[in-house]
Amino acid sequence: MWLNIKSFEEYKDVYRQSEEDRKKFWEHEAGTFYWRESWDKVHSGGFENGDIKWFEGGKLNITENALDRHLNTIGHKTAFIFEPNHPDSFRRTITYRQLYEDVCRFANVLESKGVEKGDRVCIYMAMTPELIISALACARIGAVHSIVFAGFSAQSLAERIQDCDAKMLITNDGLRRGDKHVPLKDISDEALEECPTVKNVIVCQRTNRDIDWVEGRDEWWHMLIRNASKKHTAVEMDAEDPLFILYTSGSTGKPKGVLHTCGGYMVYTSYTFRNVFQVSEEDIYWCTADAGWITGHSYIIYGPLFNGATGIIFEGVPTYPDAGRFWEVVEKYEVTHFYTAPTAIRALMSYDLDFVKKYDLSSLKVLGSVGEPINEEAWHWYHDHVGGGKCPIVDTWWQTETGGIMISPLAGITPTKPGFATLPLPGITPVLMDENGKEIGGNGVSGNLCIKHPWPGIARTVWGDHERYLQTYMSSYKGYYFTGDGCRRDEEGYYRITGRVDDVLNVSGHRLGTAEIENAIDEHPNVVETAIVGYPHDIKGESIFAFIICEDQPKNKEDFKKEIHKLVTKIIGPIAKPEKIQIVAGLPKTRSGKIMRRVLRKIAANDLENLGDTSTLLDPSVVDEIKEGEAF
Ligand code: 7RM
Repeated sequence: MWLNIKSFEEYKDVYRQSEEDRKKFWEHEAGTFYWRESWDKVHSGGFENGDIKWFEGGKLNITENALDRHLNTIGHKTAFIFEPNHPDSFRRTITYRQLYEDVCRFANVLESKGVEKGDRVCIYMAMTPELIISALACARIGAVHSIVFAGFSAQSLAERIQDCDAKMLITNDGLRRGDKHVPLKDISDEALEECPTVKNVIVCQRTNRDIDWVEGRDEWWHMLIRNASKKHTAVEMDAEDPLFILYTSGSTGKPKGVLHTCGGYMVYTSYTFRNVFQVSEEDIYWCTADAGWITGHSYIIYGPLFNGATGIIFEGVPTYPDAGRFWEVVEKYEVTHFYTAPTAIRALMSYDLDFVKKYDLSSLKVLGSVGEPINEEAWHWYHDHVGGGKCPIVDTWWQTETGGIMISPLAGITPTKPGFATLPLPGITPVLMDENGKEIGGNGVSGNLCIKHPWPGIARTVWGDHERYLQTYMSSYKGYYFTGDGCRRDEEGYYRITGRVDDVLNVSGHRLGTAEIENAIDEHPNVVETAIVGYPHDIKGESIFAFIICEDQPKNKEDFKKEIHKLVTKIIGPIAKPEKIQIVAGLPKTRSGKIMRRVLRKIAANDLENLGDTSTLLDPSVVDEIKEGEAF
């Protein structure tokens, strides 16, 4: 009954059908779910007005599709295998029935604390089953979850809580990531000093370290669930009711709260998971992302659960206790599907090949890549040494805003090509645009990547700022969704994503805005102005370069760098620290006051020969000064 494409011929056929009748295509897909009431209208609205709706009037609860629906068929099947940070720590498996009961218990807890449909709940936790239970329990009672990656600082956490007026925070006492300890509760306490809307904090024990306790506000997870019922009637939602907010960086200002809604997101993540990965009943699927990013939302939590897959929840990092950790886990659980980021591959490539060879990886059938362009060297290493030359690589291109995978091979079906995300999924129409805002036809061309028609998984708004949503995605090319990515379509019609064309950086697969890093650095008392650009980095893909104008020359550059790192870590998180700093007297600005970043990008990449046209600069001489300067 479900659409599960099985051959390349079928893919081409289905793609054509989806183009001919989009509504029929998505309606068929939506029909495979359990809806309490069917929708009135398959789709309405468009990019012009940013009023996109899918399956409006349809009534459902997304957790009934992720959990309840499976109880009679695969209730005893493992939903998740939990692999802790340290290989010798307590690991466990959770069946679909157990997960269902845990989610019901916690849904009852949330309701007993006064959380209601439409309320926002912030989740700031370690990668443990409880994080996933928290998110699903929110979805079950109709609360909007906002998961914040547990690597963000107190200030970032506070900003996100304030932006969505969250009523509750769910966190851990602390977490261990590799050999590092992160005091999540202390960080939460600091953040909450600025967050009066948060009335309750639920703390799930993970590290057993001493923490402060606010009576009347803080409660232990294990105490609360003790007497909670394992039965809970899911709250009925409209297809277009909010499901979650996830903050993501843009080219300007603070991170945006991208909002996804219940019906469309469900249909889209389920459809893409099934067709891209081709996971079958007995398979063990492992996505190494953190649930704090969209990849974790769509392809650890939701997509796999809708399809009754068995997934791994991994708390650790690729290099702890050593660089063989991923492969040890693959061997231990006989993982069949492995989905990770190019930055992890590149990091592991730099270690001795024995770390890979030591383990039996013959269970692997499909490899996946996500988050950034995968360079050919990494692609081949992944293909040959991890996949033993026999596993297709699905290079999946998509974004927080797209909800799910957009351009990708279907595993074992679409012929792959290193560095190419290959072809769009049925239902998705990518187009390349030229400088004049016109579609570029034909093959062997490059341009800015847009999507021509709405799809069910597209974000519906930016929380509290619909204007910004329209401005960011719908205004560059009228009537299209603009992705912010540059792209090439080769002679065969295959798509290769070349990277961001806006002021968004991709550092180790983490998305960061230049503006937010600049604003953080500008907080330093000795800093007048900062310009951030990315430059190529062997492992991280891209690294951060800061050009800084100082009030007074710092006496000690290394100390200054440390201060900047500390500040950025405090305001955003360690992932946003600039790797290189150069102190400059001025920045290359146009007459309208815009920093000419393309010049700075070239200088940062040490590509000084061809800086392009600098005649429109207010003061072209600053460029020479910067070229002569030195970074540290
Ligand atoms: C899923 C995710 C989105 C940005 C996107 C691209 C880049 C993601 C690929 C890729 C080349 C890929 N969401 N990107 N996947 N570039 N090939 N397969 O990463 O919102 O955090 O980032 O990531 O630039 O616009 S995200």
